[in-house]
This record gives sequence, structure tokens and C-alpha cells, in this order.
Amino acid sequence: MTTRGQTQQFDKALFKASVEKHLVTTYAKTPETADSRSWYLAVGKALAEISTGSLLETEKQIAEQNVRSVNYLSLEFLIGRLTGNNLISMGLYEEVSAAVEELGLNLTDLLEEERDPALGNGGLGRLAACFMDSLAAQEYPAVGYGLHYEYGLFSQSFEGGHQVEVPDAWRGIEGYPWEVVRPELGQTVGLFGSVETYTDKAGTSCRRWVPAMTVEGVAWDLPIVGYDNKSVYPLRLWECRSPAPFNLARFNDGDYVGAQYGQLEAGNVTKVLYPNDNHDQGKTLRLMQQYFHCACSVADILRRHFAAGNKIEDLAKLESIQLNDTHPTIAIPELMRILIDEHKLGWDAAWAISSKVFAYTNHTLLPEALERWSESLIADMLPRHMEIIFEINHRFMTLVEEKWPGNNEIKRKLSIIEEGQQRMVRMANLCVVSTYAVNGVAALHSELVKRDLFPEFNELFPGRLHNVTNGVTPRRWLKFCNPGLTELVNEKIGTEWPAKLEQLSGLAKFAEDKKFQKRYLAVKKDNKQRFADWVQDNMGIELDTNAIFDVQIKRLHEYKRQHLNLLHILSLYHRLLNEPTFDMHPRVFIFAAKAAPGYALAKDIIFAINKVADKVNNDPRLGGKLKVVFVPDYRVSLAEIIIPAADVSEQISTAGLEASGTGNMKLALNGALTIGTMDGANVEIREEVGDENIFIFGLLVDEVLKQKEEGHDPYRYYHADSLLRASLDLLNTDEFTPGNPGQLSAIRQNLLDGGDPYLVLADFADYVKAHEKIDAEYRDQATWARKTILNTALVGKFSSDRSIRDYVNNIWKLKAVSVK
Ligand code: GPU
Repeated sequence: MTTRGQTQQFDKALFKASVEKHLVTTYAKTPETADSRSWYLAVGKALAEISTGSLLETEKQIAEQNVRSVNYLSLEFLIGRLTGNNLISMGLYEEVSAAVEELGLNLTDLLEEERDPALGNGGLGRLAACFMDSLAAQEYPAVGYGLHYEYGLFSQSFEGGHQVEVPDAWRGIEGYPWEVVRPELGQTVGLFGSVETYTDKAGTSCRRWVPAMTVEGVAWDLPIVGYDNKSVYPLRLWECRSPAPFNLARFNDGDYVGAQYGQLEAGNVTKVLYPNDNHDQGKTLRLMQQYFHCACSVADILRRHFAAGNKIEDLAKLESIQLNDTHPTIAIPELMRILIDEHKLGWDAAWAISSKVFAYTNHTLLPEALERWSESLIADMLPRHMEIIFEINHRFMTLVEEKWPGNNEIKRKLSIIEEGQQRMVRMANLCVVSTYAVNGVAALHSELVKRDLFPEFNELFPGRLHNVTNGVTPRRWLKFCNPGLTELVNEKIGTEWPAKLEQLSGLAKFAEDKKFQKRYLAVKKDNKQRFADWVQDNMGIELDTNAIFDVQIKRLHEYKRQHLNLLHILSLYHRLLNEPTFDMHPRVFIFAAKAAPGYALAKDIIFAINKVADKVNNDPRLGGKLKVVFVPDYRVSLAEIIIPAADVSEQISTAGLEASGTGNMKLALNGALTIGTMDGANVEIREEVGDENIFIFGLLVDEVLKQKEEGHDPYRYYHADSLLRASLDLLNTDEFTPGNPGQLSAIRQNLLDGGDPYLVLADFADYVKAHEKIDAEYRDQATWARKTILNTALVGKFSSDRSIRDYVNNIWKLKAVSVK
């Protein structure tokens, strides 16, 4: 692994001594008795010692310069393993590799001991992690604020093909070596209670919240190490604890268990990450998590602001707060409450600040994902916040009345409060009304936000709605995960590209170069072998690396259409067995996906793919042409070995429903060709790589809308297309569930009698055709090589460094601070 100039002072002997010291004093092992995990922990702690020093120094220098920062508020940060990545950013990969070798250890093996901190569900949480990496790499002052969940996203295993969820104690018993607790940053957070009116010293009548209980927020910092610089930014995660260890009075009364009860309840707030992706569950404890997160984070932002000697009036000049989806929206009324009730600002003065501090990113158009909280729930838990939300809405309705006099229909539509059986607070509406910038996450998505989701808001607040196309960090998603390709790229275009991904375009001129093609394909082959070995070791399935590795890795969701992929596999199975002239290049279909525990159809799809895999992987009639692998427990560290091994990237959502996608970017960067719909960032990937280097199929957004309007009739497709019919009907047999017909029929049922809500059947024929084209083009290895090289060369736009610069230039207006 090649590294850039090291950015930290490094003394090998001192480092080894530090590792051995931590092994003994922190983890109570001797070099003789230590296992691999203890060594990993000790190495992690020795490195964290270096990064924590830099974190404090960065905090100090930024505070001294008193410059504008962004605060990224997110309920999820799916950071993945830190050790390998931080070593690359610190420029210490080779040095530490050599140091641990002298201790008789192998760095690659040690890195495998780290559990992924799975503090997110999928794309939204992973984006937040890439953004923190890019902020630090480019030294734009930032703090990430999240929650210190005791349990991250569940780990997944399969029993008889069914998903089983196991709690994810990501910190282990010893704690995570990279985290450092910051007791001096603790916060107290109120909950429940009532609002009272009182008269202040000046004789003015005021409102204030009297909470019924409080909980404590404990800050844990994880280091976000800047690539090739000296900046280390905090990812600050709040843990909820009870204020006192236990109730002493009751303890002394002898009620020992009852006395600790309060403590158990407070601990529940940050006990576990809600496992829903693109879906709002509306649970009370979730609202409590959101408020706890926001209250601690806003208080910490204000603490920093005042510690640097600033006045409250200058808050919007110095701080921007980015809301990652609506999950942290309650931060808005929380800041208003503090400005009005604690700093005694009038409404207009408070609003002038607050409405210039917050900005909001929308990540979905799916109605079931748009958060709404019942008024009664908010009023109960956060009575003062509910008052403030009503006041924001009241003033907003006045604005709407001015713009569209007498138009009650528009008022009903735009109102933050949704009337009905029980009144609901629409968090997205609250965000659009109360922020200075709203953005979608890909060009198409942002257009749809303007056109379909918030058209009137766009008229009312011209210029507020933006686009910032998502991106991914090239450090983790090329340099770290694909060392073979990294070396090849370095040789051709130098070593600056991990910080300047546009430079990859310099590879385009080698796309036709036979020697380069051979080496590029050899790297791909090695990566396929690395993954095939993993599958052999962990799943006992043998894979042929000459086959096309066709990859769909993402959360399991109907709109992402893993079942369309499955139907295509069934069609190949059917043709191999029934069409004597049918031939295909060997194909391995690779899936990885978690389903939300309560999402029945998603779990049915996992079960069906697993059952089909069992059969086709062991059916001699198929001549080894068809393999299906469902890799359990999808997570960042698995993506790091699947992505470099992929030939084909499945991005097949119903047009208009995938806001952006980011896996599509990682896969193209690593040389997989996309088969995809005109959805999300696929549209922009096509623009960059050219129509001949991507396989686009399916209905366009407006065709989808039209078909839904006119009434989509799945049976029309079923009767007209015999291949589709044969594929669907296989789900009703016991072909894959011997002796148990009907075990897979829920999917068929949903597609035929359930109305096929995601238009799987409408896109099937075109999808099959696109796959036939892939098959033909893969057989011509020179053509394939050119296309895959051009994919790597032409996706430089999708670096999260560029996304962050877009935010900085158009929304946050930050200046970089170079830490000395
Ligand atoms: N996304 Br809302 C999630 O991963 N989870 C969510 O709850 C919501 C959105 C994703 C989008 O589905 C995906 O298209 C996008 O690339 C990603 O957020 C980051 O913007």
C-alpha cells in the first residue's frame, strides 16, 4: 500500500512501546498471552493517542481563528472501520505495517479484528460519513453530531434462508479503541412537563418550559482524520444517561432495584438504532432520541460559540447547522426556545437568527418516509416546542394568505400542521419554512423536489431550493478498498488523485491501450479472486472468476427492486432448462441486503433469493452457468471487498424513487458497468461515462407517473410475455422449496394481484434485453476492458470532495483553515 507523505510525527520505537504499554495496562494482556483481537485493540489505542492530540489541537486553532463552521446533524453516521482508513489519512500505513511486523504481527490480519461501527442503516448514514471525511480532507471547519448507540444496526444471519437479526454490540466489552469520552462537554436535557407564564424583572410576561424530568448527555468523540493534512475533526456522539446514579432516598429505604429504575430508562434513549431505511415508524422513543440528539448538539454549538467570545447575535454569521433529512428537525424549535426563553430575544430577532442558521437536505420522495409526528405526542414530551411550532405555522400561514388570498386548499397543503382525526406535524414542511437552504441529492431528485414535492414552496421562497449531487470518498472507496487498482492508477497519473478525483480522466487515453487493458483486467480478476476466497471460506460456495460478477448490494426495499433481479434470474434458469439453443456467459448474481425487521415482503424476497440460490448452485443441469450468492450481514467492510470485484452494478429502482444512490458511484469508480434505470444519480453517471458505457433500460419518471395514473395492469404483461409468465409461475411451484409449493408465492401475489406498485412487470422485458447486451459485450474482452476503464476514468465528479465544495460554495460559505 502506497501512502502519501506522513502527516503525523512518527517514531517506530516509541509507537511499538505504546502498543505494548496499552496491551498490558489498558487490556491486561502480555505479549505472550495476547490474541489477535487484543493486539488490534492495543494498536488502535496507540494510534488514537496520536489522533486525539491532533483533534484537540485542531479544535484550539479553529476556535482561535473564530471562523465559520458547519455542524452536520445526523441520527446516523455509518463510518465503517476506522483503523485502516485513518492509517491512510495519517500517511502511516506502511510505517505501522512495518512496526507491527517487528512485533510479530500482520497488519492486514489485525485490521480484520475490527468490528464495523454500524451506526447507520444505509445510504443516508454512509453519506454522512463520506461528508465528514471530505470536510476534514479539505479542512472546512466542521463538527459531526450524532448518537452513541449502544447497539448499532442488527447483524444479520440466515436460518433456513430466513433473515435472523442479532443485536450488534459494536463496542465489544472493552470499548472501541478510537473513541474518547469528553466528560467536560456533558449536557442536561429536559423532557415532558409543562409551560408556565411568569413576569420577568422588566415586568414583561414570558413563557418558560418546566420539564418533568432530565437526562444527561455524555459526549464521545471519534476522530475524523483529514487526508494528507494535520486536521482531525470530531464526530461527537451523545450517550444518554440518568442524572444521578440512583435515587438515594429509595435506596436507603431498601428499594435497591426500584432505585436504579430511572437509570435504566435514561439508558434506553440511546440503546439502539432504529433499523428502518426510508420508512417512518413514529415511535415515542424515536422522537426522544431525536430531541435528545438535537438538545445536546445545539447546546454544544452554543457552548463553542460563547467560549470563543461571540455574541448570540452573531450566531448565523459563524455557525451553519445542516439537518440530514428531517430526523433532527426538532433542533429548530429548540434553538428558537433558547433564543427566546433563555436569551430573551423577541420572536423576530430570534427568527432572524434561526432561519439563517439551519439548512435541510431532503433524501427521499417516498411518502412513507416523510416524517410526521402527532401533535399530542410532541405536546406531551416537548410542550414548549409545540407552542413554538404553532407560532411558526401561524406566521407562515399569514405569508401564504398574502401570496394566495383566500386559497384554503393551498393553505391545507402547505401547512406545517396536517388537520385530521389527529393533527400531525409535517417535519419536511417545518424544515422548508424554517431554513435558508433546502437541497435534494441528485439533479433529477432536486428537480422532482421542486416540481412534485414542494412546487408552491419554490414559488414562495425563490432561490431556497438547491441541488447538491451526492458523492463518495475516494480514500475509502478506491485507495483503501482497491490497492491493486490504486497502484495501477498511481503509475499512470501519479498519486494526487485521492484528493483530486477529476484527475482520473487522465486514464481515458489508456482505454484502448492493449497492455493497460490487460493489467486493468488482471487487477479485476485478482479482486474477484479475493472475494471468491471470502465466499468459499465463509459460505462454502465455489465461484469461477471467469464468470460475470453481477452485484446488487443495498438495503432490501421494494422500490429498489431486488425482485426484478430475481425474476431475471428465474428467466435465465427457465431458458437454460427449456430453450435448447439458449446460451449465456457464466454469471454469478451477488446480493447483499438487510431488511427492516418488520418489513414482511422484503424478508420474503430475501428468503426467495436464498431458496433459488440453494437450488441453482447445486443443479448439474445448469452446467455451472448460473450461481446466486446472498452474502449475509451486509456492512461497510463487506462492501469494501465486493465492490472492487464487481463487473456489473445493478441500479434498477423504479424511476423517480431512488433519490440518488451512492453505491452506484462506488461501483462505477471501481470499474463495474451499470445496468440501471434513469433514476437518481444514474442519470448523471450516464452523462459522465457516455451512453455507450452504461446499460440504461426501463420507463422514465414521467412514463412511470403516466402509467400509474392510467392504471397499471400487471396481468396485461403477464399474458403478453411468455418468459415473464414462466418466470413468475416458477414462484408458485415447489421447484426451489421441494415439497412446499407456495412458499415463494407472496412475491408473485404482490406483483399480480397486489397491483405491482413498483412497476416491476412493466420494466421486465427491457431489463432482460439490457442483460442480453451485457452478455454479448462481456464476451468481447477488449470492448469490455475499454468500457470498464472509461467508467473509472470518467466518474471523478462523484467524489464527496466535490459535493462538499458545492455545499461550501452555495450553502455553507466556509473558508478552509489549514491546521499547522
Ligand atoms: N436514504 Br430518507 C436512506 O438511506 N435512508 C433514508 O431513510 C432516506 C434516504 C438514501 C436514499 O434512499 C438514497 O437514494 C441516497 O443516495 C442516500 O439517502 C443519500 O442521500
